[in-house]
Amino acid sequence: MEHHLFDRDRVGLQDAVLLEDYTNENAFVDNLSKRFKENVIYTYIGPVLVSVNPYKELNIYGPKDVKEYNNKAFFEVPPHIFAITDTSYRSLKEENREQCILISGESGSGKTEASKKVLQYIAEVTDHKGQVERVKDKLLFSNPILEAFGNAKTGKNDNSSRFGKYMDIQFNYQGNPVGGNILNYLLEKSRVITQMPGERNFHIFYQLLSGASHEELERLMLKRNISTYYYLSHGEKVNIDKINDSKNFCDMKKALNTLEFSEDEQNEMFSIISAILHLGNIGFSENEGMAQILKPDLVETVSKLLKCDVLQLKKALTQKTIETIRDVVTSPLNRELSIYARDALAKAIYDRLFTWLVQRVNSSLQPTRSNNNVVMGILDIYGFEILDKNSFEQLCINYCNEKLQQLFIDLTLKSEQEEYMKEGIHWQNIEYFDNKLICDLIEEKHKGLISFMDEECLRPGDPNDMTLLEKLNERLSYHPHFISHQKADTKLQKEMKRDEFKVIHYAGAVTYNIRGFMEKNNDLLFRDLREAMTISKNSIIHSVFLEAEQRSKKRPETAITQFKNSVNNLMSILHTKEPAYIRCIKPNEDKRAGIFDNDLVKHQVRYLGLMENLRVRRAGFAYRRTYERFLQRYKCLSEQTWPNYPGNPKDGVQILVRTLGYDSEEYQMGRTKIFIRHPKTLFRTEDVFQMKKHEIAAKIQSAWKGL
Ligand code: AD9
Ligand code: MG
Repeated sequence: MEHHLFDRDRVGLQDAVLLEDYTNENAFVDNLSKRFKENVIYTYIGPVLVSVNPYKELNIYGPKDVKEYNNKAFFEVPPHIFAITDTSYRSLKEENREQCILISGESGSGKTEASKKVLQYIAEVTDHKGQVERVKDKLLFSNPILEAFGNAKTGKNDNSSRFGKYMDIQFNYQGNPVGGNILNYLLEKSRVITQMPGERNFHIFYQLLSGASHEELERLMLKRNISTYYYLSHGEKVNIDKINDSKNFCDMKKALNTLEFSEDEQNEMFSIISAILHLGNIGFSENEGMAQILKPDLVETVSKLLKCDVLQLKKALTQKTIETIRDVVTSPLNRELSIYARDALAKAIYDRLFTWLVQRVNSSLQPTRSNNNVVMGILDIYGFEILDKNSFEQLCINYCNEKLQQLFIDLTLKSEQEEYMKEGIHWQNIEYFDNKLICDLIEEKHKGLISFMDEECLRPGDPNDMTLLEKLNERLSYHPHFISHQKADTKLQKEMKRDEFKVIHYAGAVTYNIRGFMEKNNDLLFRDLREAMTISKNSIIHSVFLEAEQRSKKRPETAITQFKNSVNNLMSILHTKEPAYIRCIKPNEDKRAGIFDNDLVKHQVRYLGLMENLRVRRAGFAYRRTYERFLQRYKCLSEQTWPNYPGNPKDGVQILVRTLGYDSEEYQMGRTKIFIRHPKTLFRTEDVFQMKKHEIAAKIQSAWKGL
């Protein structure tokens, strides 16, 4: 028997588009809540999948489930991530259209798990033969590697991704995976040197200490005890975690082997990790304003591990060379600057190691033949962020989300328009909020936030955070989405401090604190340290520092400009693809199953722009179905179509619609589908249908009795 929107998982509405009042946030959240309480975590907004993190294993991802969704029409099975993936995969395979699956949501909402489910589904429904299987293994095993180096325990998530990730899966003409490619964004490198209470450094440090063999630790000159290392403990006692680092290390090593990392490469990687731990333990004292290294033997250890010159490293940690027009001047660093230099080096090394790792994974994922491949991209990227204190990083993240919203609007409206055209429906103008205004505020050349930040970084004199803020306030005050401290005393500014500015994003107003903007944007690593690394004999270190050096000689780019370029590059990649959306929501702050915190969910619904999604979707027609499907279900509602309509389905539906007395404003007949504007029309039809069904059943029963 055929499934239908109303038949399956009767909890709440499968599709929020059918909500009577689509502007009512409470009704939307109630619907999610009702479903969540019955362990139904997936709901649609038209083609968009909303997923609420269950925080427990649900038995809905097994082989049986894969089979249930394989090759099924999207709306005829209950909402599921497999349905989204299947639809996307089929469009790729059958119509040769490039796909992208865009996953967003805040930390701990289930993005990374969702991306793994997508990959799992693809892996299961494609061929299980030799080369294809090998490629799939590599794709799957790239996860434990990147997670070891790019994920960490935070207050919100024990396995939080501290980088944005876009992964392409490449398919051949038969629809089998033949390769992949990963792009990474904005690793949170500050975590290498410091973490909030209760949080951890990147997994790899703990994995190495607890999982490496005795001999390996000896080679790396490491002790197993976490408290030994300042970057992991900050001089405090470290709580033992539930995380099984030793097993994860083992899995990660296996993954490295699967991706064909050589023994040498692995040794070099772990030498670098070890060097960072030792580096963190180097302390400084100060004598007459000059820093002195407290444990010089540690510098020796570091230089052994990094295969660089020990004297040069010592100098670079305590001196600074500046090239002026006339000559080269070396001056000593004080203690504070030496610590700064040490930490900057640790961050730079780790950040570049991570980039190298992604490139190395990519080289292993390259397909042997690259022509005629079709791509499905999966984007797992931090959602819109509003913290108690918002800084440079939040501005980057929120800027990226503005761009994604822009893409969403473009692509959704485009696909609506395309469908109307294809179906020959009269085009309706859809009203929506276009956030281009906000994107421009941030990125417009010579006029946007980013340009002013860069200008200030490059300005001679003494540019600092406060002069930057002054400039922003002066130049951007006219903009309706920029609120400066000085701007008239309306409700929004009241609680603002002198070192803050506010941007009204599409998902809400965010107050940013300017402190640290300049330093983070400059992302300075003293030249002496760069030079010491460039001549390292550790081939990873050598290559990543040399590469950066060559790039920066051409044109030094600030951190925000690099980010802007990579975001815009991502947008142009995504623009050419057919999108599918997964919006992840976390139900409570405590990582607990079964708890649905209404207010918390409401916030996310707002920041994910879900009500806006719904509005755009409902601006046209709430419901559309092919004539065959519609007729199949409702044919009993007219004597002319029951039990079978001999003519073509479109005429059958026309008869039905007339019998049901649809208002002419209420529907349109396309080439292959009927479009219904309001859900209530459909509900009324459904009610009549349910009554009729019972009537018929009763009739049949009494007929049986009469026999
Ligand atoms: V972060 O922005 O990287 O900090 P994510 O990626 O959104 O975050 P993640 O996918 O890591 O969150 O999910 C967090 C945890 O929620 C997981 O470790 C699981 O314990 C749990 N989770 C998420 N999705 C599911 C699911 N579909 N079924 C069961 C889940 N548990
Ligand atoms: Mg994640």
